[in-house]
Amino acid sequence: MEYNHKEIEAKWQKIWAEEQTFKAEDHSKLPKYYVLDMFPYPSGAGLHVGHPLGYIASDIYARYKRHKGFNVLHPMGYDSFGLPAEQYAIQTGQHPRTTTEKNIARYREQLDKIGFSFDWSREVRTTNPDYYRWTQWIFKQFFNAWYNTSADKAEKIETLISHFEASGTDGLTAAYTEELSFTADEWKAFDEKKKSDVLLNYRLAYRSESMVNWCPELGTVLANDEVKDGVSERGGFPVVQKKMMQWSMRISAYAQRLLDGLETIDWSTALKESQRNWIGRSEGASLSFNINNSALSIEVFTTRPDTIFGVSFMTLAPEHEYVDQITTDEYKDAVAAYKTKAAKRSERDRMADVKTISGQFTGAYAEHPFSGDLIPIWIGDYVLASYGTGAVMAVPGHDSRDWAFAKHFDLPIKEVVAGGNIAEAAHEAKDGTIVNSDFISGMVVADAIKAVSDKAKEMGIGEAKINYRLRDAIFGRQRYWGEPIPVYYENGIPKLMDDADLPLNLPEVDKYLPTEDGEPPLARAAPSNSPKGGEHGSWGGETPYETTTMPGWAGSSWYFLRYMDAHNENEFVSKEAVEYWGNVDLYIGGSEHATGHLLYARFWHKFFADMGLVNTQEPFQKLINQGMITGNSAFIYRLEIGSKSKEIFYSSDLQDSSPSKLKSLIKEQLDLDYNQEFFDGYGYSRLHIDISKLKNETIVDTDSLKESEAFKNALFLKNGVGNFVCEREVEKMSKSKYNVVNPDDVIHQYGADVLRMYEMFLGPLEQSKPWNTQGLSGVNGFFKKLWKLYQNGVSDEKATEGELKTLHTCIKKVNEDIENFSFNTSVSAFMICVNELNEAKCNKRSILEPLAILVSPFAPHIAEELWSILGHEGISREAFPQHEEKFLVESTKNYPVSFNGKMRFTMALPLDMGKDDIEKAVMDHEKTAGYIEGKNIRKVIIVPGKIINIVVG
Ligand code: ANZ
Repeated sequence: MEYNHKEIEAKWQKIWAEEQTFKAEDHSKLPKYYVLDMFPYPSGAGLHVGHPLGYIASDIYARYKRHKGFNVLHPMGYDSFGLPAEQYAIQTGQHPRTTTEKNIARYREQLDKIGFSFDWSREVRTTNPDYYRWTQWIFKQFFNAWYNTSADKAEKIETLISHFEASGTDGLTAAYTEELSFTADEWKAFDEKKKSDVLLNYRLAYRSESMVNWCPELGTVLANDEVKDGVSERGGFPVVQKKMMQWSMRISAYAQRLLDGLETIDWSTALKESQRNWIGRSEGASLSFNINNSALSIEVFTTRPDTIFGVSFMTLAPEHEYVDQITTDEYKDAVAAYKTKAAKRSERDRMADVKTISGQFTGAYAEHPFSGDLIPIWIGDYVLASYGTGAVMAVPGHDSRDWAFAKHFDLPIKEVVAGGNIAEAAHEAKDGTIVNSDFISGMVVADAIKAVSDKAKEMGIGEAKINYRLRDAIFGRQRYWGEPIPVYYENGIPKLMDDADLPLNLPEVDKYLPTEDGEPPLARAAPSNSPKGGEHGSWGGETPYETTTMPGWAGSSWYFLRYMDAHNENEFVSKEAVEYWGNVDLYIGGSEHATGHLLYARFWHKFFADMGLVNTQEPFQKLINQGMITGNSAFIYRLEIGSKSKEIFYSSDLQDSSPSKLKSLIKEQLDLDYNQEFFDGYGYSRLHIDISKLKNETIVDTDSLKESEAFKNALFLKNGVGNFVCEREVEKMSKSKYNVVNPDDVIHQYGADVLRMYEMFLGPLEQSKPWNTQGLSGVNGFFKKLWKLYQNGVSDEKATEGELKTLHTCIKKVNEDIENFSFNTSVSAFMICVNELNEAKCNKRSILEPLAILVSPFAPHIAEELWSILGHEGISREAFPQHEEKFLVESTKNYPVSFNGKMRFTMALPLDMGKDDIEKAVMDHEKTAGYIEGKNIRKVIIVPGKIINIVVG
């Protein structure tokens, strides 16, 4: 019988769905194992072959763990709030929910065809009110909490209020936006609004006025990780800095714990490193400098307090709050002009561009805290407002940015650490001796750092300090398609909605755009839309709801907890479920989430732990980033010859032709005359074409290309042999690059098992690798051979030593490989095994049964079918085969027997047979007589386990 993948795969998928084969048990005596995939955003384009790579790997592992006797939780869902559906809604008027649901249906269909062992009964969608109700509830917990830095954990806001009532800010150890100071009596005297403002200064979800990344084109603020090189990650629109009132989450309070936690989890070094860099811990000191003739002082953060005597100027960020106050009249205009100029550049630009040096003197001076020298105060855009204190003590001798600034503006450069040549460049190394530095001269750097920090502390002008680059996360988005924030305002004071009134449903709006006054889209909701009758807020009116929505990362920061208890209507997740499932044992997903999702989810999880809601500190114990499957794009060239040109494309191998050659080819092939014009404006552009329009690797099917709208008027200039050739190039697989391979097509032709095996065969899981359709037929051939093994009746005869060795070699390899996530090498092991068994014409049950189980995590459909051919039912929980060492070592050796160095025949002898016995056995062999007849035996060379050679003459 032929292997009919269509029938067999559909059959098993149906059975799995009907029998809920992969449903995880909530109460089980079995050990638990939680395998999670990063849930997808269901985009309109559907899945391409790159998307399932990680899902296949995690599915293999999940299935393997079931075979190993674990109660496996392997769920799937959709991260379905997001910009694309909203932008589509703006263009078409179609409700984002409609688009989203359509896309989800398509995703589900595609996922089902690949035969994943998901427990769909636990599906979550972040856009479901049943789900976002709990995201809103979580927001409330953050709002009702503050961070106690001496306990090093979050606490309920009530304990903060008690502290204020008892002692004001005295003895308070808290994470805050701004340092505040008041007494208990003052606190008690504050009115409601003032109290609310004060508490917002400490809450973990808070509203404040701060600088944001504002993207005018998208009409929303963006988080730092959503901005790449000064433009929005989605859409590539410019992003500018703007001061706005908005909701944030105090992730900065967790900076150190987020760093420490990395030591306890099994993630790649690269991934941990990118989180470390993002958190950006720096050790140093804060020092304050009095401003001459002013009551103000400027605080700086420096990593090098040891260089304090090398300070020759100070630089403030142009946005620093003191700039206007300290600037002298003489410099007012110049400073104002410089500030305007600097505001046009994003922080990213300012950080990335170290070559452009600009700045402006303010006319003001600071006083050196130790020497009393006057130090000119400048502003410069290399100093970032949001880092440290937004001010630096500039030490041009030992900091390269300060050095470049000093050179540019001709400011003094002093040497205070020996060992460099400061005339040439800043000497930044920390290994010299301190010089020209009063009480620290002669010290090594480390000692000087401590001495200066201690002295500053003694003088009350500073102290040792640790600074983190990690900023609080902006939480409010001026968008429609997100979770409403469960807050309403009473006299401008933000208040939380009652739990009983959640979810606060997304209201209907007439358009998905900001209002004419620039308010977010939710401000369009009619008051009648108020879900709870307006008692606790309404859309518009006296007590209006918050109109910004939550960011994309809110729903994805806790979804893995919901899977543990997906239908709980009373809690976001029950204690019981959390106790049984703990955290995610294995998480697989893309590396693009290194500093976004993975940091936010860790932050939320630590907060949940502080609140006693979960019993682990880290959400994802082991994490693997799957590499990207790249596509093989096709490009063709278009001639650009001025406005009168036709749409002429030329075969890529004509790229080096001279204009006159092209001109004559155009005349010859297209019967068009281009004269002077052609030479005047000659150029070309390179365009993607759809890879489905190719006849083979490089030859384009121009007729089929012409059928598409973009090429309907195209004229094609062919090469010498009448072909039109394109160029191929490996790029990210993406719809916009027309290089997408759809898994549906592969499944249609070869089946899901072939797709799964092939994706694993492409190369190491974590590496990026190009898709190559040609390789599919090889894997397909493997399946044919595997199938064939089971088609000749099954025999209960004892397996031979050779067959056992083949099988157990494979078992050993596959077990090791799965444990090491080296799935590509397992595929090779299967191929070798199946080839050897086919050669041996093996049809022994004792071989074929374990083989079917071994294959089943990779190719579950065929495995189930083979299992039923063997007369069994349901393979997914069969014990996974374990190799036995004894079958790996052969007990006999097939010796080649040579005469005068020429191999004449072979004979099988026990491996442990000694030299003398071997010699005797060879001499007794019937064939030996023929070779030694009438000759003298001069020498018998025997190396046990290797050689038998008889020298005759
Ligand atoms: C004096 C000094 C002397 C510095 C020296 C360095 C070398 P990291 O490691 O990134 O934390 N700095 C402080 N705040 C800044 C801001 N808002 N924008 C730009 N630069 C800022 O670096 C901290 C160092 O970067 C600080 O130490 C400060 O320069 C500068 F030989 O102070 B240093």
